[in-house]
Amino acid sequence: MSTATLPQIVSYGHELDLSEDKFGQLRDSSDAAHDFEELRRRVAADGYLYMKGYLDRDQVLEARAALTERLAAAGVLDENYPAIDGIAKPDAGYVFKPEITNGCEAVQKLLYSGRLTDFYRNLFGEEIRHYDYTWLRAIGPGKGTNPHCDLPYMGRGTHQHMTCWMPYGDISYELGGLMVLEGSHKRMDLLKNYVYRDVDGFCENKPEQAEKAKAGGWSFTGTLSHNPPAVRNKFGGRWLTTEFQAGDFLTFGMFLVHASLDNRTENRLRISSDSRYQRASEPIDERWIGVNPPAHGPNGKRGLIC
Ligand SMILES: O=C(O)CCC(=O)C(=O)O
Ligand SMILES: [Fe+2]
Repeated sequence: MSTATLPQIVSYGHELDLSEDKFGQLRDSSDAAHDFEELRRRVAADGYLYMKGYLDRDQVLEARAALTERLAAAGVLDENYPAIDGIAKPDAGYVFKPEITNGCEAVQKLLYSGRLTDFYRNLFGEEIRHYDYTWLRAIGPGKGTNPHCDLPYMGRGTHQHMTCWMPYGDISYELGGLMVLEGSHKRMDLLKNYVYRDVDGFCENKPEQAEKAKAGGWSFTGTLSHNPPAVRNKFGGRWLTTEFQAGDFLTFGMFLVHASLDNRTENRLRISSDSRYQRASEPIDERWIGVNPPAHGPNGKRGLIC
């Protein structure tokens, strides 16, 4: 697609420069859907796979219906519209609702069985495990997510696991999907002092940090930057995104810098989840396992002398 036909694209309040060397489309890997050797080559080269239309659209929309019902029950939606439209109550803002995926059969089935887990089993080339925790995001009008890598949030086990970003519905540029920074996973020179820090680590011998941790707070938020264009200027490469459709997913490794576009609609929620998959034989990060995972709460903190 020529960037000349694109609307304004905004991330974390910053308009992106859409020139060809700074912005582009995600590479669609659905052409290699049955060639896992090729998909592995692409993960290594690109740091991500965008699998357009790989999942059953109706199944994804069924999961959307289950989620919007739960969002309605949680009082997040404007009751003047059908729940399935995902219209936010005025000033709903960003709603992070991992708990609504618990016991939500349509979502559990979509994310943790069938076509998607078969995909990861083939990609990793052996039996897999997934985190029990599902990051469910219903993002209201306003800012998206700032640039980061995932490792600081989930790096206590293997570092070879992958995120699956899943749109529950079609996501235009205006509604704001995920974007990844091309080639950033290869810039260890720029990442090495950032990416191995643990957001739940704290210095036990620094009272201020210890207090914060006890309350479940962070001394390091895991954010790489609040300025997507500036990150691009530093790392090089292009910000890559697309207009997602229900049935697509995007998967990437722990070292790829990513962020999301702002939701510039008047009142619609962008509904997506991120879930994680890894080889069953590798160590797993205990913060994300179990019926009630510790997550980033007080029990997830790890004190160090530093
Ligand atoms: O959906 C978003 O805004 C952020 C998602 C994300 O950071 C992830 O999938 O790892
Ligand atoms: Fe992320």
